[in-house]
Amino acid sequence: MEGPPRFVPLDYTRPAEADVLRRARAFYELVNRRRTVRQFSDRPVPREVIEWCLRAAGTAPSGANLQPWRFVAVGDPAIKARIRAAAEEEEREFYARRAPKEWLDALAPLGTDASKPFLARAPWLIAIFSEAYGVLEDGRKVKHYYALESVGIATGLLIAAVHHAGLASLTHTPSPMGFLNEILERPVNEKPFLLLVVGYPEHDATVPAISRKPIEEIAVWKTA
Ligand code: IYR
Repeated sequence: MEGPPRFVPLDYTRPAEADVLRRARAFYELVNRRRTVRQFSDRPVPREVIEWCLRAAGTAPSGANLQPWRFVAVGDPAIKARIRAAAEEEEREFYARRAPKEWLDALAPLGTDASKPFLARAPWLIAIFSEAYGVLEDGRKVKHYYALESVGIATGLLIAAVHHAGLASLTHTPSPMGFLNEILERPVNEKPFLLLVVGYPEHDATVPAISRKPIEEIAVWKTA
C-alpha cells in the first residue's frame, strides 16, 4: 500500500559553535522561569495563541509517527464549570479518603486542596487525551506504539510553548479523569492524560517555595 519510504533533505542550519552554548543556556534560562501556577486571571487569551501552542505540541516525536494525541481546548464557561464541578467531586474523595497519608505528606509543600476555582476562572482548559489505539473510517483499529510516552513529550512541548508565549499553566490530574470523556464527548479509545490549565497568572499569584534538583543530582556522566 505505502510503497518505498520517501526521503527529503533535512531542513537544518548549523549555528556557529559559540551560539550553540549561548542557545543552550538561553533556553534553560527561559524554561527555568516557568512555574506551575494555581492562581489564574480571567483575562482572555485569543484562540489563535492556543492554536499556535497546540501546533508546537503536535511537532512532538511519536511512536511510528502515529501522533496519538488529541487536544480538546475548552473556552466555553458552561463546560469549564462542569469540569470544575466534576474535578472537585473527585478531589474531595481524593483528599478525604482515597489518598494514602504518604501521598498527602508528599503534597503538603504544595498547599493544594480539593478546591479548584481556577478550572472555571482561567480562560482555557486543554484536556489532553492519549489515543490508546487509532480507529479507521471503517471502524478497524490501528495499533499505537508508545502512546503515553508520545503524549507526554507533546505535553512537555505544549507547556514550554505556553510559557514561551508569556502565559502560565498548571498540569492538573484529578483522578480518575473519566468524567472528561463524558463532558467532552470523546470516544473510548481516547484516554484522558492530563488537564492543562492555561491563562495569565493572577497579578498577586504566589507559588510554593520549592526548588529544583541541581544537575549533580539529575545527571550521571560516563565520559572518557
Ligand atoms: N490531583 C490532586 C492532588 C495532587 C496530586 C499531585 I501527584 C500533585 O503534584 C498535585 C496535586 C490536586 O490537584 O489537588
